[in-house]
Amino acid sequence: MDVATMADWAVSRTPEKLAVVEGNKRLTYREWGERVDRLARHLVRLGIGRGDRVACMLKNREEHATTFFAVQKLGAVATPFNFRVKRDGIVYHVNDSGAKALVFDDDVAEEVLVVRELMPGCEHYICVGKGRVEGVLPFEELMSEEVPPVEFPALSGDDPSVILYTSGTTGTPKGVLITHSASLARAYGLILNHGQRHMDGERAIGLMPLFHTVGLHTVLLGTVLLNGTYFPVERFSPVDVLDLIERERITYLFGTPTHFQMLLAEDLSARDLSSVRHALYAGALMPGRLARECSEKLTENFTLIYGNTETYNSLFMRNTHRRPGAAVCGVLHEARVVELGGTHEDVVAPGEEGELIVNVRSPESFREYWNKPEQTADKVREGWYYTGDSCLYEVKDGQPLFTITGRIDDLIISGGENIHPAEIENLLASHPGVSDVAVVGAPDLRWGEVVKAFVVRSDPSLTEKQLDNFFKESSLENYKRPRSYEFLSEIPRNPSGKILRAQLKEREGKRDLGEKVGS
Ligand code: 01A
Ligand code: AMP
Ligand code: MG
Repeated sequence: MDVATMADWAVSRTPEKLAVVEGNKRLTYREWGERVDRLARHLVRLGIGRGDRVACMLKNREEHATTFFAVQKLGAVATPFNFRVKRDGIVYHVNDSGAKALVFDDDVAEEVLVVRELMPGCEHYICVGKGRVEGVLPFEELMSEEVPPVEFPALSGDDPSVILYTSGTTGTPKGVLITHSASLARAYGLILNHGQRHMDGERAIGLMPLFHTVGLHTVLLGTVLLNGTYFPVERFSPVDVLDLIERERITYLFGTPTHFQMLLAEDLSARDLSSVRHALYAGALMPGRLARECSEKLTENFTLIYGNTETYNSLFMRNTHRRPGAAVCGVLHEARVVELGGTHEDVVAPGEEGELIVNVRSPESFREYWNKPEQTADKVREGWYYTGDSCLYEVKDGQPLFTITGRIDDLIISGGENIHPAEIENLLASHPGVSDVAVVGAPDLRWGEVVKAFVVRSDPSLTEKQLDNFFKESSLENYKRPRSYEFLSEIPRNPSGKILRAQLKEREGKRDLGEKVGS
């Protein structure tokens, strides 16, 4: 089975049911299936074929969903990437994936076109939206042209479906290659853990970005699989989301702790949110207080989902507010907690913490990092994927329980996005007024963590404002920007020169705004 056939069959099951709703655009499965088919034929006419990569720099919108399924249909590999990247990031993702085409939103058209010369392998540029630019194909004009029927290839589950980018310890994003069968297993595996039903009239709000696995595999593919309706949200505004929930009687809400934090900060007293029967979170630790509040104000049926781009839904817990943070192993998974630096056999005793590792024989698992065999070998050892997450292992009434407690590496997770300190440090260290720098994640109520920079100045007149402007003008994305700076006379380092990040984090922890998980 492949993703395109799954979608075709969904169309044939409920042709007149709504598939995608975005503002006034309300497409039935039949209408939407026709758009997918038409775009796929156009892409074939442009010379895109099986195995070619099609990059997408798109927000959550109907065109993104349509492009994804069209690319699946012709056997090409969808390569969506973060729409918040700047010019260097565009060039990196397009060249690293070797994309033959790039589909992008008109608000980034200028950025894309400036760096076009640096992406010689990318032959086609397709722009969604109003912008009309020389040498660029406007998405809707393309869709309004007639195109003859073509024969699409018969795909197997082993064909690559999508490459998703994730940045880990190096800061350089790695492409995670996921096959068609793994894409499908991700959709139904999570549904089995969480407990949705087929043909239950699901109306799912698409808050989670389509360039990440949860937004793509669970919220979009899972909704199509269940013949539900997908409501893509281009820009997250809590008030607009609450309006949409009420207006469209949304039944399914998947967000990061940041989304829930922002939604619950609104006045909900006059809101009717009774249509929401499933709420789920993933991407970052959630304070117990917030989990309890979600279950009180949104729905009792509030589920913790833990996973990663590489292996997907390893842990989950329904009614998570009853025992915040604790989770059981996902249905298509085997998970272990092992000693730091140990092998898959060095399992910790109940009551101890270690690193969570996951068996990659899961049908949800990735195949490899795209063109990065050493990095694959580094993260997958003897059939186990090393998550980099620290985890408490317990056994209660004979039931193994896993509680994620943080990272074992220096990765910062802000609003569910990964940020590596080295990337920020390298940039700030290149400022002529900076002689040394260290970056950590500081606790933050809204974002979970935000970037905090400790700086030793060589120029004593250097200000926070100047550093902030320096960052804004750099090639790094704004969400990675330090939200605060502190000037020190020295960065604490061990004798071999390694930054003592724990010491800096501890300073920040004393100012902790949130509560520890589980409390
Ligand atoms: O100063 P300004 O104006 O530049 O500030 C802007 C943005 O830079 C800033 N911002 C952020 C972040 C962030 N993550 N951290 C820190 N700052 N995002 C944005 O906020 C200002 C307003 O910018 P915006 O573009 O209007 O921001 P929003 O649209 O409000 O974005 C906030 C969101 C929370 C919606 C956004 O960050 C987001 O979509 N996060 C979701 C990330 C996500 O989907 N994570 C899950 C990834 S899949 C991997 C995983 O964890 C997993 C889990 C389970 C995998 C598998 C499984 Cl089974
Ligand atoms: P990514 O690296 O983008 O694939 O994101 C996966 C990482 O997000 C995991 O390794 C965790 O660090 C974090 N994460 C995902 N879900 C959760 C969760 N429910 N609780 C805590 N951390 C999570
Ligand atoms: Mg993440």
